[in-house]
Amino acid sequence: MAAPELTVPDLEINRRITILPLQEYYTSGHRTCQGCESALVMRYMAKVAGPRTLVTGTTGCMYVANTSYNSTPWSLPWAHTQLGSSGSSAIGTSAALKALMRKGKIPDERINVIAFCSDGGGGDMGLATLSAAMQDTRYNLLILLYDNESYANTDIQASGMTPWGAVTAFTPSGKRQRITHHRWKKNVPALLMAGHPTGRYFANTSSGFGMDLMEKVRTALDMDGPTFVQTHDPCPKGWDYDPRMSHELAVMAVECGITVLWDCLEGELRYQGISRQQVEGKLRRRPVADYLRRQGRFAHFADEDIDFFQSRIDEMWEDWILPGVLRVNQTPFGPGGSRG
Ligand SMILES: Cc1ncc(C[n+]2csc(CCOP(=O)(O)OP(=O)(O)O)c2C)c(N)n1
Ligand code: SF4
Ligand SMILES: [Mg+2]
Repeated sequence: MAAPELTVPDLEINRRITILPLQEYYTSGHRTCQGCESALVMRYMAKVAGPRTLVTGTTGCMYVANTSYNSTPWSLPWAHTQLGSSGSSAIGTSAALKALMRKGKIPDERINVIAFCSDGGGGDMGLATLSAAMQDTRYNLLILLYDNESYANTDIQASGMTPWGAVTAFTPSGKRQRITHHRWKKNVPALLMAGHPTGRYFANTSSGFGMDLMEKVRTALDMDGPTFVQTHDPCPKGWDYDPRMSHELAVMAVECGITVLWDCLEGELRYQGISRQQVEGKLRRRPVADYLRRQGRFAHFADEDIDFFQSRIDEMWEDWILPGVLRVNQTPFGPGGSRG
């Protein structure tokens, strides 16, 4: 029997997404926790990428919980890749496609290459490979980093992107020391953007803002060259809250200014939605206590810890040259955030 013909989603969604295709390419068959926002991110990502897409994913929840024996939610070609190798797998996959097309072994057509990773595999262990991928303009690729703020799959160890003070398996709160996680969260999209003027597109988004997320994935896939999108994803198991709060927490993180909706398209920095209103002074940021007090990982916080957290977020908004994005006075793009 002939294989059913694949339908290509309406590429009109390229510019602004107004009509979304009904087809899903990440469906049932996974075993992520109830309320897992990273699974939702995979669904959004696959939906706007469409069927002409190859996906690779590093070890982590979105590998392990998605590939139980004999079942998978992916209806796109998908391959697991080693924990720190997101960037290299994206380069290799894109290079292989290019070679096959050049040799005439497959039709010369647009095929999306997406490599996903999380904060542990991408933001810590695989940072060098992300850097390599952002430097190489020969290949079209998207790295999507789903930030659930811990090494979740191996039972919630602290990563370089775990928020200050959070309880994890590596950073418990004890009688002698209330706070044992002293590192401030690493800003990976800004780090990559600042150091890689060769990158065509960088974006930060959130699982709570599906349209923003899908638009950013689509924008990235429409570019030639390397692109990077990061998502902020509440994880009920690691953050210790009732799964029905997932969406609310994702939105609240943006309302409090803890994570910021921004992108940088060929050197032009832009803010979106709530974050844009906050940057323009039209909307006040919500107190971070509202967000912190809803999560078990911050339940040990004293008032002074909340005040410290708030002061660091205020600093990021009030003192940084690009609010919530970059703190340095000199960016590779010159004053005001645009390439001089
Ligand atoms: C080189 C290597 N070291 C350690 C592991 C064990 N390991 C598997 S998944 C994982 C956690 C990955 O964390 P992250 O990248 O944040 O993904 P998440 O589990 O949060 O989805 C670890 C440490 C591994 N698979 N490979
Ligand atoms: S531990 Fe967190 S990221 Fe992993 S499947 Fe559960 S909710 Fe999702
Ligand atoms: Mg993680």
